[in-house]
Parts: sequence; structure tokens; C-alpha cells
Amino acid sequence: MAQVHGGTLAARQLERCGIDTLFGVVAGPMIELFSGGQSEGLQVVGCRHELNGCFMASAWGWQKQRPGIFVAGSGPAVTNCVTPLYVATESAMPLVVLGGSAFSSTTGHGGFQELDQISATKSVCKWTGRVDSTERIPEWIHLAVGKALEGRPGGVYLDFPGDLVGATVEEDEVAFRTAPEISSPHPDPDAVLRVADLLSSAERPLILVGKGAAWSNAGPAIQKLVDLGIPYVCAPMARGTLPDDHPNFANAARSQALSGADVIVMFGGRFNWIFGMGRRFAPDAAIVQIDVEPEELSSGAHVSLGIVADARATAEALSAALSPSSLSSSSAGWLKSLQEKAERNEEGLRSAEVDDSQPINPYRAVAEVKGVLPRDAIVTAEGETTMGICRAMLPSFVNRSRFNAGTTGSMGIGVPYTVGASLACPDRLSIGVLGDYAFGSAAMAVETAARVGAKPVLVVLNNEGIAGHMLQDHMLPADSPMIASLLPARYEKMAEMVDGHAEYVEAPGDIRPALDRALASGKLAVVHVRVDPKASRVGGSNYLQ
Ligand SMILES: Cc1ncc(C[n+]2csc(CCOP(=O)(O)OP(=O)(O)O)c2C)c(N)n1
Ligand SMILES: [Mg+2]
Repeated sequence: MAQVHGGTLAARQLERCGIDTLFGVVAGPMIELFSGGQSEGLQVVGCRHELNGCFMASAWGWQKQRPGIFVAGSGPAVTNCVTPLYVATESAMPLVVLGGSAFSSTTGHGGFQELDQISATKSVCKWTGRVDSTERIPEWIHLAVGKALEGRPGGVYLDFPGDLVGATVEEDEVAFRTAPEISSPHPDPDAVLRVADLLSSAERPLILVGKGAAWSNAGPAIQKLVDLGIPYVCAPMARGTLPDDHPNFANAARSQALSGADVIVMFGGRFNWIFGMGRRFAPDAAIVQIDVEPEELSSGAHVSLGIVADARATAEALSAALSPSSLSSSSAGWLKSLQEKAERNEEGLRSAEVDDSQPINPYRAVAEVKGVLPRDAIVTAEGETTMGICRAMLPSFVNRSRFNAGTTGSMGIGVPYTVGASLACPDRLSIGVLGDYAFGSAAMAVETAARVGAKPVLVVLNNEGIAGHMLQDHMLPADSPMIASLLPARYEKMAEMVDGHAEYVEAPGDIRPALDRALASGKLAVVHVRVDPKASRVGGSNYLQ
């Protein structure tokens, strides 16, 4: 009879949950989790910091539609996971942190790195739990994975008292679980007919596409509705759920669309700050919200009809209930007015996109990135000015291929999301377009990426600071020490450091060849582009669009 330790049990259950990759920072008392993962054939990605390791795991999970798993040691290792757990929960990305904790025999006596880790993580998690015996580890892993994944995905924390990890049990006495098959919740047919009626009589209908629609792969079903002649606006990380070159894509006329619509149908999104907490709509607009979470239907928005159901199933039922001639003829004028507004707004950017001046206009730099993107590129954008410009200019065409600071507006996600997405989808280009602060906040993740053979392309738009020099020059005392502006450090050297591909660009005409070489290099690449520190975004918000 064979004895196995808790780490092997954890790895075997994770495999049964469809997980083949573990992220973590090697630390006690979780060494057996790492060794168990490796001996069971999982890819184990050893990260440089829990913060960016968890972000890598979250991006991997978002792409794979199963939880990213991060293994952390005790005490400070777990508190380092609090921010990414918060980001995962708020941004509805599935993340499971398995954290080691103090040995039961020392609890209360000031043991090494002793901390009530459940309390430390509880307020940012969907669910927390604590392993209570070695033989039950598979049950607890099964629970944690299910809680992170089902309903609206999010962050969960599972605590492993140290003595239970290394203990061994008789292999035959342990039961493993497989993931349940879960059918998606379908909408109430009467509610579907009511939405169909509302849309048919609307003069200014609007569809909103949230991350939940991306998660449920609702794009093709929503597209059938949109094709009837309805404009739509995507939440930032839902870009690409429908291809951004669809003529009814109205993000470039977002404000007009949100304030002018008389019937709004939200698929899989929340009326939080990203949609102005529901306060930006016309007072008499009829608001319909479709979400898997019933409690989401009470919010700042005056929702008149809530449907608790899967976004894809509901979009399919709605398009079956509507025929091509269903919409009011006046809605065609509404669509056209938004298209014209979007066109005018986009036209306003043209001169910046082709600007030949030096220092480089950041719009020109992003336009060059746009020129090299394959349709299925996974694009991560981070920064203040940089993220706003990328939102306005970089398209996404494929479902779940867009990352940014998300619901919490968290900096530090850019490099790790780009790396995590690259590990999940090694055959696609994963490219991060990042501010210099953004890149610097997680730059050491390039070493992890190089070590595990990931090939992300990281484009650093270096404007020497947080929003370039704008904050330093205009919001801080004159001639005060630099705190918002930064040195023009040679960020491309981070690629040289790990034998990756490095580019440094100062002239606009050199951007495209540098990007082409980086993409052709077959290596992890950092393309450092010096851009104008005085440049800012042309109108609109940096975080929203
Ligand atoms: C975790 C976290 N810390 C701080 C901030 C505040 N913040 C917003 S944008 C930003 C950095 C922007 O600078 P950079 O990445 O260089 O982009 P730029 O605006 O210069 O293009 C910071 C620190 C934040 N949003 N999240
Ligand atoms: Mg900057």
C-alpha cells in the first residue's frame, strides 16, 4: 500500500478539475504542493512575487475558463495575494489561492509567519475555506475550484495548515471528484417576450455587452440581435465579444449611446462605475438586465426587468423571438446618428495617428501597434494615458482577448496578464501595451516568462511618468522633487537580461520596423518607445470606453 502526501493529493484533484498549470512562489509550508504538482506532470510556474504571479494565474484562468491556481506560502505570501484576489473577484476572473499557514501545534504562540489568513482574505473573496485533514484535501480543492468558477467567477482562498500538507495518507483511502456537468440557466420565456416587445417598440434601443457575455461565449448570439439594427457598447474587458469592426459597435459614441437610449438591454454586466452606476441613462429609459447573479439586479440603475439567466441562452431566445422586421423604423435613424458620431470622434484622432513629430506622439505609437496586430491577438493595455489611448484605438475581434486594469482600475496587471495569456494561448500573439510606470511595477515577471518559455511582446510607451509629466507639472508644487514623473530608464534592457529581444525607439519611423522585428524574433520581446511626456489623451476618460 502506498503512502502519498497532501501535495500529491492536491495535484491529482487539480488534474481531475482540468487544470494542467500551477502558479506560485516556492515557500513553506507548501513545498509538497510544488513537488506534488511536478511529479504529477503539471506545469509549475515559479513566479517572482505573489502579486504578479496571481495576476498571471488570473489571466490564464480567464483564457482557459477554469480557475488559475496560485500556491503561496504563509503570512506575507498570503497578504501579497489579497490585491489580486480582490481584482479577480471584482473583475469576475476565476482565481484560487492555495495558501500554507502555521502548524496547528504552534497556533496562538507566535509561530513563524502566523496570521489568521482566512480573515485577511475573506473580504476580497467569493469564498474561503480551510483544509481540516490531509485525506480531505481533494474534497476541499474540488470545492474551491467549483466556488471560483461557477455563477459569476471570482477569487477564492483555501487555507492549508502546514502540518496537513506534508502528512501522508494511504493512497487507497482517498476519494477524488470530477467536476459536475452544469447546464446553463435559461431565461423565463415570458420575460423574453417582454424584452422582445420592448425592443420592437423602442426608438433608440441599445445593447450593452459585459464581461459575463464574454465568459458565456454569447458573442454570435448577441450579434444576431445586433444585426437587426441595434447599436451596442462593450464594457472594457468585453471588447471582442463581437468583432470591433461590426458597423453597430458604438463605443466611440459611448456617451451619446448611454444617455440617448430609450430601451437598454445589458448582457452579463454590472451597473457599477464603468456604466456610471446606472445614473447616466435617460430618466425614462426602460432598463433590462440579464445576469447569472440575481442580487446584481438591485443596483444604482433603475432596472425594470431583470432576467436571471445565461447571457448566451438569453440572446439566443431573444433573437428567436424577434424577426428582421421587428424593430421600429425610427430606430434606423438612431443607429445612423451614433455611427456618424463615432465616425466624427474617430476622425478627431487621425492627425495624431499619423503625426511625424519627435518626441513621438503616443497616438502614433499605438497606431503602429494596431498595424501589426493579427485579428486574434490578445491585447493587454495598462497605464493612465496609455490605457485610454489603447481603448480608443486598438481593436479586438475575438472573444476574451482583451485585458486592462478592469473593474478595480488596478495597476500592476499589465506584464503578468500578458504573460499569463501567453502561457494559456501559446499559439497566439499576447501583446501588452504598457505605460512606463505600469511596466516597471511588474517588470521582473519577464524573468519568469523567459524561464518557462513564454513569448509575450511588451511595448513600453515611456512618457517618463505617471500620466507622463502631466501630474508632476500641473498638480504638484512647482519645482518639487519628482514623484509622478520618472527617469527615462532603459526598460528594453529587461529583455536583454533574459536573452529576449530588445528594441529602443525614439523616432516615429522606427516604430514599425522595431515591432516587426520583435514579432518575428520568436522570443519574449520588450519594445521601448520614448513618447512625448507632455502628450495626453484627446478628450474622454482614460479608464472608460
Ligand atoms: C494598484 C494601483 N496603484 C496606483 C494606481 C494609480 N495609478 C493610476 S495610473 C498609474 C500609472 C500610470 O503611469 P504609466 O503606467 O506610466 O502610464 P501613462 O499614464 O504614463 O501612460 C497609477 C500609479 C492604480 N490605479 N492602481
Ligand atoms: Mg507613463
